Amino acid sequence: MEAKQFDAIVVGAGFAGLYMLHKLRERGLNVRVIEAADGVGGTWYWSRYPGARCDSDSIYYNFTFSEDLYKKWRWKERYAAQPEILEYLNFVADELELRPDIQFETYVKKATFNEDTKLWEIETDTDELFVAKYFISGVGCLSTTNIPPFEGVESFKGEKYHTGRWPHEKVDFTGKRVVVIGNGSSGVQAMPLIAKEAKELTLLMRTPHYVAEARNHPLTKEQQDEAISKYDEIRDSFFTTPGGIRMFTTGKSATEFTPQEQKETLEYVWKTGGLALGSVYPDVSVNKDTNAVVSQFVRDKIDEIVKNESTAKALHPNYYITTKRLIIGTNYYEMFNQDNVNLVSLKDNPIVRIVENGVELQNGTIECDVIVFATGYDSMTGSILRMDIRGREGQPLKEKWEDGKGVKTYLGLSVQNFPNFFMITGPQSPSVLTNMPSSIEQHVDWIDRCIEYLEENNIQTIEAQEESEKEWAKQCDDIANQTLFPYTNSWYTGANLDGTKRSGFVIFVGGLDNYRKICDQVADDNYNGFTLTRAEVLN
Ligand code: NA7
Repeated sequence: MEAKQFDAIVVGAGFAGLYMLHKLRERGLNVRVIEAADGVGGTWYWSRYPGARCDSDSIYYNFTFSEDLYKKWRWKERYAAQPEILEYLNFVADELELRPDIQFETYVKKATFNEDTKLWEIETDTDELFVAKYFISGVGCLSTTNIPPFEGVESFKGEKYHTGRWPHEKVDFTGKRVVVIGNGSSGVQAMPLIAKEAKELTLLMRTPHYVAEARNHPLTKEQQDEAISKYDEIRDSFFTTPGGIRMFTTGKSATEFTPQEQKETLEYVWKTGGLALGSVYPDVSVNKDTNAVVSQFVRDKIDEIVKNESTAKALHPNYYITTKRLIIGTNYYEMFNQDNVNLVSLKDNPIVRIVENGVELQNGTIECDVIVFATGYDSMTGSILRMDIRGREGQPLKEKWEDGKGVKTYLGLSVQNFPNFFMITGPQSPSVLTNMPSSIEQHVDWIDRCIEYLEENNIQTIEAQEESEKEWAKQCDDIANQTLFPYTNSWYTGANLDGTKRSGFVIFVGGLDNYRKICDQVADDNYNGFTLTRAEVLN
């Protein structure tokens, strides 16, 4: 097999891969992006379920590295739906003429660091071999779907869908009995639309979640013009805010306000919609008293909206709000007032197995024609580990990160013994707690600057030091331990998948603004904490 030589191989053609390609190509590198799908888009290529929509305000959910590119695009709605985001990413690919350097319908099976040549050898399912100095993952945090290992899944005779791998053609639910498993963002967005068509919809719910109102609406021409005129402000928010997005805030703890003032503010936030319940009081994720105020406000709203008292009670979340991703939805709680919608709490009535005509629960079988798995993703590490990545001496990354030992990275960007391997929005970076394009731009810019340094100084390899990995993991844990996050099991702690042990915090929760400063300082200090080699070890 003849090897194809490149300077860099980037995996994935979503936001991350597209920008990485653009940057490195501008630097004069010969780059190839490898993408499993037959088009660009990443997550937004696959997640075509009804109601799929971004939960960042659309005017922030785009690249800002080019003012010209930013100003050429107008979003149609406050929260962009999947087809529009996919259209945007296709627009970017066309504007920047990226497609010639992307190889579609190709899946990276294995990547091995060759100790003799100091190059990565990348094998694909098309039986091709790519060789490159740099191997960069842009596979995203939420792309490998999780279907829990329910007994009997294969025996089901009806239709089955996972929200993250939805068919391209519309699924017709008219007259059908539908069971939905999972009520994270995907389930919450999809269900009200499915319930409009279906004869019957039953949600099998493991944990009730906090759902804020989206209040999505079309953007008027004036609002679009305003977004374009605010380019500098939006770009600035990528650099100076904890989430890479400007959010409504009082700037104070809820404890500094009277109950009446709290109520008025929270009512305002509920009416204006979006994720502001998570930003209105900056201490909501650290102060139990503030958290209790905001959590109780949502439980009261549920009681106000949902007519059946026991259903309302079953929908009450009982963990600290924001310690799992806050969900925004449209008509989610209202949907439970429809006669064709049922709620089953799996705590009282667990799933036994899936059978040919439905789902068998402890208290009986729910017959259905369709099962929708809205059961999320093997998040943060799943898509990276699905590629068989091997570093020095053939060590698999999976072995290094295996359950119980915990993820080990430096800055969420680099791994010891995996030289010249970089992760865009990898575990132990702020990633999913932020507006993703903000985090992606920050990581790509950092990696690009690092590669510039390596090339200019004739450096062969760079990789994390063991000590810096230990310190970084400790720093991620220490920051998380000052918050309410560790009180809740979630995919932030790698604890969502059945059988996965919880092993250290996989997200840097200290804010993108602070994280950026740390990363920049490391670069200013000539990559302190990394091992760099020419022929000899440099630091
Ligand atoms: P999430 O947020 O991971 O939600 C998955 C849902 O599936 C959640 O309600 C889970 O319950 C449920 N789930 C997972 N496994 C099971 C089993 N075994 N039995 C019953 N229910 C289960 O994924 P989404 O796709 O909704 O959203 C992902 C992100 O995409 C989101 O945060 C946005 O950033 C966009 P649990 O809560 O774990 O008890």
